[in-house]
Amino acid sequence: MSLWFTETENSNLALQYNVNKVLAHKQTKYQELIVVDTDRFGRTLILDGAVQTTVADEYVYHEMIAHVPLFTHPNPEKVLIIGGGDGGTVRETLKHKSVKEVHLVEIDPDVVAVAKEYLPEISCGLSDPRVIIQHTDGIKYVADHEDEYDVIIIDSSDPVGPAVGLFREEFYADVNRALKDDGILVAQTESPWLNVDIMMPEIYQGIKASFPITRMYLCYIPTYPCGMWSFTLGSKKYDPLEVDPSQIIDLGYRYYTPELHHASFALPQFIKELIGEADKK
Ligand code: AG3
Repeated sequence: MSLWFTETENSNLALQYNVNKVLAHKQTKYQELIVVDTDRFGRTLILDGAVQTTVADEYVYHEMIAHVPLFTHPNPEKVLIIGGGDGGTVRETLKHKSVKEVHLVEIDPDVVAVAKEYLPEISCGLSDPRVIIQHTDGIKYVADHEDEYDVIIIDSSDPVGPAVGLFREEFYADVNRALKDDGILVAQTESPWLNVDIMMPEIYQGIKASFPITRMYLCYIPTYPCGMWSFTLGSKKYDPLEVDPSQIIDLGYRYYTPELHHASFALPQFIKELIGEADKK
């Protein structure tokens, strides 16, 4: 018998994975949570029908969402991660010696519990003494903090269901206030190929409204729809393009490199047009 998981993007497109075994399947307070073991990508976390991370390719996303901002900031000590209950972003963040505290605000405790049980290679940093986990609403949490963090990473799911408020301009303004004077925000900002018409320009411009330096960068993740994935970095002071590549020390990467730190900011023309940066070099 063969069992397939299908991630349906819209009425025209779906992505299918051959499943060996269903390891967990439950309706949490916030979403439908599934962990399956797939043939090609190993154990896979799925929330509300969307693949969040797989053991085989998680390093691409987690390295890029963490190291680009953490090397842009000269001395990141206090880091806030919103979402990211699987722990992959925490694991990469902890590789930076300067980091003294990581606050993980994941609304759904079941995501953390399931990641600890079934995805140990991703969740391994969650029990580090530098990490404080809170299960509360990231929007409220950010609104209640001021001038506190060096780097804030928004490691959310797609802008539907519980994550929708994490893509709004008002939220980015609150993130700006929660950051110190020289703080940096990074958010995962979806595929430049899917649902782009309103969403991507809105998200990018929403970040730009609060941060003097706003730059989008890309990576390639086989298990996210269409492969090409974007992040947007908003910074009060430091420009990621001014990072000296020789300062990027080897913390053990499989995707990120000093060259890629800069190269990932080179955007194709259609994306520049999409986000309203077409006349920028
Ligand atoms: N967060 C981004 C997942 C987006 C995937 N979208 C989709 N499959 N349609 C990943 C969280 C990993 N820590």
